[in-house]
Amino acid sequence: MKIGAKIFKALSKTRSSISAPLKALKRKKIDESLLYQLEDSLIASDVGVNTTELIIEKLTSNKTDDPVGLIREILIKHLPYHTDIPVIPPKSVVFLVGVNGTGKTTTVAKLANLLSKQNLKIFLVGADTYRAAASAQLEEWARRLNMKIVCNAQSSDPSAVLFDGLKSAVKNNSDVVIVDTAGRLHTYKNLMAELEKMVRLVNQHFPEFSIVSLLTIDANLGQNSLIQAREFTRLFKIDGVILTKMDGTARGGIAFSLFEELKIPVMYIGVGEKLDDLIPFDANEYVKSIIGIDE
Ligand SMILES: Nc1nc2c(ncn2[C@@H]2O[C@H](COP(=O)(O)OP(=O)(O)O)[C@@H](O)[C@H]2O)c(=O)[nH]1
Ligand SMILES: [Mg+2]
Repeated sequence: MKIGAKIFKALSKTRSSISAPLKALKRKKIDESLLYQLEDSLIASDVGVNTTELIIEKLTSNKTDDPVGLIREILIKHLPYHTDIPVIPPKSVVFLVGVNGTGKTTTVAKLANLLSKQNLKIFLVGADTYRAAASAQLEEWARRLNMKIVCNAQSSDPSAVLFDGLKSAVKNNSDVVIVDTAGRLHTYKNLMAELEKMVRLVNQHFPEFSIVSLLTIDANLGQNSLIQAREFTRLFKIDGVILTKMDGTARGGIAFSLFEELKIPVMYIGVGEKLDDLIPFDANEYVKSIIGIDE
């Protein structure tokens, strides 16, 4: 399946929840009840309050014969990457961070698969030392991907595992090291301190690598996902978000809220549990999939 078709399919529920008012906009005069209906459905899809209000305001104050076109324009403007699709360059250490269950480990594997198709040599590090099953899960992915991995189920020190992993990755001439991390500690503060320690380790001992920190956010969690993102960005530098479980959610508009509120761009979206189910975020395809292409 083509990338555009995958996003379109994943966002079918989101699209269908806002398609009724959009269809009505094309057919009849814009009145107050129609604007209410549109506002409700945009908010329910997590498009975000500010973006939604702007759309309603523009539709109220502008005489336009193409209201859906106007909505598309506003939506596109409220997203990053109108033209540049994100890339992860060689000599990167990519940290996957996020709350347990949001899809970190699965996304490490999907990202490894995607980047290896761009001819990058990938090395995996399992630094989630807090859950016994975490290393086993990542080792299984590494086996299926036929990729090198360092993890240590016996160690309770993620930085020690990372150090070993980076030494092996350098020896192995790897381009990109992808690191799975823990999603929970006693407090967020402890978790962030530990992530910081790993970042320092890379900067001090492996300065030839640049750091990319990606936060996994479950697209189904609505406002809770914003709370999680806020907590992480408050204490740790996040370069981008990977929105997971976009397949089947009716709240697919969450990329707008994230960018609107926290200015962190969505870089990839997860559309399923298989290795091929991760796609680079493309603002045009995303908006097209939310408002439909049959104008
Ligand atoms: N449908 C769907 N499921 C996903 C996606 N990403 C992850 N999952 C599932 O979410 C669950 C938790 O994922 P996991 O990678 O273990 O999360 P972690 O605790 O953050 O490491 C697993 O059952 C995954 O298969 C996605 O994009 N779509
Ligand atoms: Mg995990």
